[in-house]
Amino acid sequence: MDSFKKYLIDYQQIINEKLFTYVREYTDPGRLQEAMLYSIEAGGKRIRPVLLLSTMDALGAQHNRGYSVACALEMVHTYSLIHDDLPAMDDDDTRRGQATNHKAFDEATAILAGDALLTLSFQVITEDPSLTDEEKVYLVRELSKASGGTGMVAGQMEDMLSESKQISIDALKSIHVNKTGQLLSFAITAGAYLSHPAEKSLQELTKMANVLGLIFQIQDDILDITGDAGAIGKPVGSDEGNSKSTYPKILGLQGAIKEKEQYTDIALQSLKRAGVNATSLSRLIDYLSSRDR
Ligand code: GRG
Repeated sequence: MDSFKKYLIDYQQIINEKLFTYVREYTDPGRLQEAMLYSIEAGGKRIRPVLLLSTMDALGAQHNRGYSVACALEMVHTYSLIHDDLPAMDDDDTRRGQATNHKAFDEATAILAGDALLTLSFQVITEDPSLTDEEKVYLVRELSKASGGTGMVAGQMEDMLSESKQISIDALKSIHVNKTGQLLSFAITAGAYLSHPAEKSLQELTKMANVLGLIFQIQDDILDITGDAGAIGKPVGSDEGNSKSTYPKILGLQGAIKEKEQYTDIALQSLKRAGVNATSLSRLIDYLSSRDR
């Protein structure tokens, strides 16, 4: 097996084991816990936690001090997917290869499972004995900012308000930076914060972090057009019927590919300038840019 693939699988396994334990141990048994585990155990690429742990590796830190915050990040991401799939939002029937949470349970349970995952994310950081109080406050504050009304939730609102409207490329960029970019960016900045990098490395890693969401989202838009072998529940070959603006709709498919490649170059150049052990992070950036699901 390719060494990067093995690296990814090993890290996904570490994250999964810890995530499942957190949900089982910190939540009362019953329907709510079942609904949380249903979405958490459904898989997912675990890109955000792996990015966080890889940033710590790149900076030579012991990555076990990143486990709680890596799991917290995945909890916030999973909550956002559960809520995004609800009839009031995207109204999707499948997610991560199975029925969406509200289809498998019911809408009220899905809302509560999302709420409980969001709040559990803050609890697991604050209960981690390997973190100092100062680190806990910093991480909870930054995760809140990246997730809430200045981050992912703000991006989701902007996205909903832009539906069926013609928007500029700058407006689309702002949606993606908030909706998808801020959590990906948090993965890098949280991993760096716990690793105490040199100022120059931090600056370059931050620049890299700021374009990851755009790379990720443009590739998502491209996959909606070109089809992806791994997706379940996505119409292959077109994004017809979807009233949301996308990069290919505004720039054309070739224009979107070019834009994604430019951001990928920016990320890889910044990583190079950061002067860190960049092997795994650069493979992760390539993976984000060329993933097929
Ligand atoms: C409802 C509060 C709230 C926020 C929703 C991120 C988001 C905001 C909605 C997700 C909608 C969506 C499908 C966006 C496209 C980009 C994206 C985040 C895809 C899913 O992330 P992956 O590919 O998923 O990392 P897995 O399942 O691998 O974890």
